[in-house]
Order: sequence, then C-alpha cells, then structure tokens
Amino acid sequence: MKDKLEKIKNDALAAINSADKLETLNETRVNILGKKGELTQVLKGMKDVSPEDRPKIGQLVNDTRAEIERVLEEATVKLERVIREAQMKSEVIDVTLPAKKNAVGHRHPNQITQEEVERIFVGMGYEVVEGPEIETDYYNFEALNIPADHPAKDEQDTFYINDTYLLRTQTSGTQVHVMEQGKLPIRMIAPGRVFRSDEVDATHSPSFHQIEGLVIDKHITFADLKGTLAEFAKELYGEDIRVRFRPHHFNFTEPSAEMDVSCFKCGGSGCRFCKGTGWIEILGCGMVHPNVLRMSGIDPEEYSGFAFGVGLERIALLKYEIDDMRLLYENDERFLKQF
Ligand code: 2NL
Repeated sequence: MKDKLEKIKNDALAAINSADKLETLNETRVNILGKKGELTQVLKGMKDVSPEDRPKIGQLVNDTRAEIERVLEEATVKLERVIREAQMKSEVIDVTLPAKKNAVGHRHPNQITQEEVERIFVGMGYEVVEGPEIETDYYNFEALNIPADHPAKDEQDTFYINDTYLLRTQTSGTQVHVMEQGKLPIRMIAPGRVFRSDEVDATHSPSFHQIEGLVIDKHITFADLKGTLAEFAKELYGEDIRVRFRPHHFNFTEPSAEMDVSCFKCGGSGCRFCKGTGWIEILGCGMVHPNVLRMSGIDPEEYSGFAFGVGLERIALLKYEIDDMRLLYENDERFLKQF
C-alpha cells in the first residue's frame, strides 16, 4: 500500500511538473483526486486494510493527497502567471501609432445662413433674442393686430395645441415679449423655428425657420428701414446688389412692403434664376402698426419703429443655389458636406 501511494505521488508530481496548459493540470487533478481518481480508489480500498494498520495508512493517504494538492495549486498559480505574461507581451500597445480620427460634424446650411444674418445685424448693434416655440394665441396673433377672422388663424394654416396654445407661425411673439418689458430703444432680431400647416413640396415645409427684426426708437422712419435693409442685402450678397421695395400688406405694419434684390446671378438683366425679371424677393417689412405698439404698452405718439421678416430657408436656398427645400431636411451627409 505504501509503495502504491508513493508511486501515485511520483506519477502525479511528474505529470504536474511537465504540464504546460491549465487544462492538463486540471486533467491530472481529476485523474488522481477526482471521484474515480487513483487516490480515491485507494481510499475505497481501506476496508481491506487490517484495523491496526488503518490509522497509519489513512494518515499516509491524507498526507499524499495534501502534498499533491499543494503542488497542484503552486503549479496552477505559476502557469497562470506565465500565460498572463505571454499574453501581455503579445498585446503590447503601440503608442506611436496615429490616433483614429473622430469624424467632426458640419454646420447645416441653415445654421451657416442664420449665423451669417446674425453677424450682419449684430454688427449694426442688434441683439439676438430667442423665444418659445409654443405661444399663446395672444402673442402669435392678437398682439400683432391680426383679427379673429384672419385667414392665417384658420386651423388649415396653424397647428393649435388647444384653445390657448399653438405652435408659433412666426417669431413675432418673441418681439412682443421684448416690447412688453418696456426697455427702449429696441434693436433686435428673433431667429427661430416656426410652424405652419403646409404640405411638403420644393418650397414648403410644416416646420421652417424665420428671422424677424425689430427697431423701435424716437424718430424712426421708413428711410431707416430702407437704409438698414439695403445694407443687409449688400453684406449678404455683395456691394453691387441693388434693392427695391414693392407695396404690400401685413396686419402688423403700416405701410408694408416686400423687398427684392437685383438678381445676383445675372446682375439684373434677367435669367432662369430670377425667372427673367432681374429681381428676387427676399423679405417682408414695414413700419410697426400703431395698434401693435399701443397693445405692448408703447406710445405711438412718442415712438415709432420698423420690422421685417425673412425666411431662413429661402435665403439659404438662394445663397447655395439649391432648388428643393426638402434637401435641407433629409440630413444626407453627401449633401450637407458640400457647404
Ligand atoms: C414675411 C413678413 C414680417 C414683421 C414680419 C413684425 C413684428 C412685430 C411688429 C411688426 Cl413685433 N412686425 N414682423 C413685419 C413685417 C413683415 O414678415 O414675409 N416674413 C417671411
């Protein structure tokens, strides 16, 4: 029995010492110490050992088992370390490799255009003010002298949330909020998203952007309006651009006008771009209606002002010669990267 135990031990140690894989070590453990392992078999054979010898042999079996377990554990730890070191050597990080480039985004043509318009007006001393996209009927319509039966108020044209709230159809509400604060004079522009219940086509979208402007001070006249907007057109399209004003109607201004710029493609002689007219319409404007001033607490006898509104998409489409507004909303990178 003693010899048998000695042999099991030596065989085990030999197997453990020559093992170069964790799986081999585990196999050895199972073969010797497992349920059907060699040492376990010896333990089962104890019943054939004479009662006097049993304690001694039992002790010997236990010692052998302990010794094998100890060597096995040692070998496992050592092998794990060897494997880890080999792995670390093979996976060195080369810090001299060039870094992966992050794809940096690109400003949207609408954003570029808005910043350009803001730059021009900030240069003339205007403040940029943003307001809520959800407005009350009062700020969007009533305070702008738009009566209850005006077609713009129809559900066909405006997204109503309930009887009081709606998605703003113009950014004018932002300007009404500023007028109500009562700090005069005012020189501001109000850029932002607006909503109208329109079908999508090449020139319409239910959500688009507007930039409105408002100036209120003592002695503001239509000459100030013309000079300011002519300067804006020159900064946007170049020194050689001419402007013209055609009479128009808005409820919130009196008198009202639309401003055209001479075609920046043909210089005014007429081409496909300006549909042969030599002129391109770019904004609506006028002198702020006395009712509008009065409703916001400004005395029209003391103060006067002008206002205007431009469609951001319209300016962007013209500037980049894009012929379909839908391209601005599809977010196709191949399109957006061009600007
Ligand atoms: C257009 C016309 C316009 C205004 C907007 C305005 C705002 C206040 C008072 C008076 Cl608070 N007027 N805004 C004035 C004239 C025209 O927009 O065709 N926009 C695309």
